[in-house]
Amino acid sequence: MLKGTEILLNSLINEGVKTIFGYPGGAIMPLYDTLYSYSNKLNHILVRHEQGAVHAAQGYARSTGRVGVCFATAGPGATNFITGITDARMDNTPLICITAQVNSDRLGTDFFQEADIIGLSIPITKWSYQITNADEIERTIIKAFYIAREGRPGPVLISFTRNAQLGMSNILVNRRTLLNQMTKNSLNMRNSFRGKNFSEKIITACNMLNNAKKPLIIAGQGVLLSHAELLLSQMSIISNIPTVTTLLGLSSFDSKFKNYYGNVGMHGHLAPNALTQEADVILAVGMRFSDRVIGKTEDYAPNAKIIHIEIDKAQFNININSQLQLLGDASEIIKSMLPFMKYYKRDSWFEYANSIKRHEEKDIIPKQLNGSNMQITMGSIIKKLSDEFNDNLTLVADVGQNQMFSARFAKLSHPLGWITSGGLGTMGFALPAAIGAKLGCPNRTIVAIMGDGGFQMNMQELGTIKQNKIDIKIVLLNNSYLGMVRQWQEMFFNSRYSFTNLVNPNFGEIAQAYNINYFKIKNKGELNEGINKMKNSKGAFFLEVDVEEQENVFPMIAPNSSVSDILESQ
Ligand SMILES: Cc1ncc(C[n+]2csc(CCOP(=O)(O)OP(=O)(O)O)c2C)c(N)n1
Ligand SMILES: [Mg+2]
Repeated sequence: MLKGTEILLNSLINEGVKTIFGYPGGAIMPLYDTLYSYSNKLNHILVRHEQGAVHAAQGYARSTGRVGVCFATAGPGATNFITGITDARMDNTPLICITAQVNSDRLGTDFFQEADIIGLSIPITKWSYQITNADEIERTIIKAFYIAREGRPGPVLISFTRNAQLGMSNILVNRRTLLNQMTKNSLNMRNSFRGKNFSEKIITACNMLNNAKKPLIIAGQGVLLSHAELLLSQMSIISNIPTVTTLLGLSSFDSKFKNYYGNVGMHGHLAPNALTQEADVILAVGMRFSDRVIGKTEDYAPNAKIIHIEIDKAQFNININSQLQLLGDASEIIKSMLPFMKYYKRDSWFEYANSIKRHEEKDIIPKQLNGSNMQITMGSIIKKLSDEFNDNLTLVADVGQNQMFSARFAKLSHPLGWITSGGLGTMGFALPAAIGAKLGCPNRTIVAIMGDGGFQMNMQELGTIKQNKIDIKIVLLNNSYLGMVRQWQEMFFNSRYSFTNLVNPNFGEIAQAYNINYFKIKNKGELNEGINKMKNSKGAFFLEVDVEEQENVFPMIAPNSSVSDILESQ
């Protein structure tokens, strides 16, 4: 006979869990009490806010390819998980979020710290389940991990009632049988969607690309999730097709390759967006045609037949209709396509792409690097970081202008180079996500880029950094504004800066309070000194950079405008 809390922790260990991010409280005390005896098997990181626990678990999951795990108590602990879980759902991050719950015989009585977390989490998880009996624990955890990882990954919430934590059970579950059964069901579903002629579809897709004069590959996060980076680069090189990435697909393709042209989307590069509008065939791999990518739906890729490789059949034909849908894992499908792909020169198509790239490099990039005065631009910092830290850099970007400039100026060639909150755009993501990424990849240089607004959304996690001696580099791009919102006010609301100016605290004193080394770059002359200090620092470092207050991110596809109408400047 084992206690429920022991069964739960043993089940986590059986799934390969090593690190848990969490925060205790009343209803979860039995689990934390058992955790006390598991300190040699499980590394628990005490965060400072439950939202931080979820984002840290996300950073961990995204930097390791494993399932992130986080704990919170009932009621407010559980509801503080909501934003992070939603973020993980949007950005396909496998998580097991375990929240405590009151005794099952008290459910529905408005018991102290009772919140209906199942009801709250159903729309934002792949699966939500309440364990009310110790007999259910092992089976539920096996299933939870399977669901979190399977197909399009995502978060699972387990509500763990107090009586199930304290209950006893000797039920043994045959993990292999359970997993085989679930895998069989998923494969049956996939195969029935694919139909009998799937191998013919693969050949049709290859013929479409081989016969195309102006083909384009758009790589999304699915490439990273299925570890298809190498296969994708083979596809691009063997068939000689220009390749671009989405915001979350960034780092799935080595930016040094000549076939790479940058990012599509609202603040993407010029060439990828122009190529989209000119292409005759698009191979979209593990991406979901988000509104930030497609702009005005009717005008998107007007000349292109679209081949969509996607693991989640629900993503087909939502925003954009594709001509051919290939359901499955990106690696598996690309691998089956490669033998049929042929090399074509396509000189004029590449020359078109290169001419636009040259135009951006000559007429837009230098301005964004040099700025208009002694103040530093966001682009110049990101470029410097990417030059200095090279392949070993993982940029964890927050949300706003800092994020868009990061995506524009980071030159990445390692698949672990980039983590950001894309679908939900959650300010405050970067600091805790960087903590998780560092624990997942201790040998990489983890740089958390954020704005003055976003930092203040989860700055309490400096406490987690201090307590656990986490060696991340924090780069705060301080423009004293909620910059991205200010930009939209300037462009679309007659410069009426309604509540976007920030009167900020002394960030240096905050860093000092947490014993974190700090340096402030006030102008261009101090850039090298600041970056060197950070590079040579042992342990966490906080680099504040006074950037131009009112710089805007361009190019920009204005909301609901055609991708063809991309604005190059104001
Ligand atoms: C939690 C949350 N609240 C509000 C927003 C809306 N929003 C998007 S960008 C932005 C401004 C971000 O300001 P800052 O963090 O200083 O970054 P900057 O754009 O100045 O680089 C805001 C408020 C959001 N994305 N997330
Ligand atoms: Mg700002």
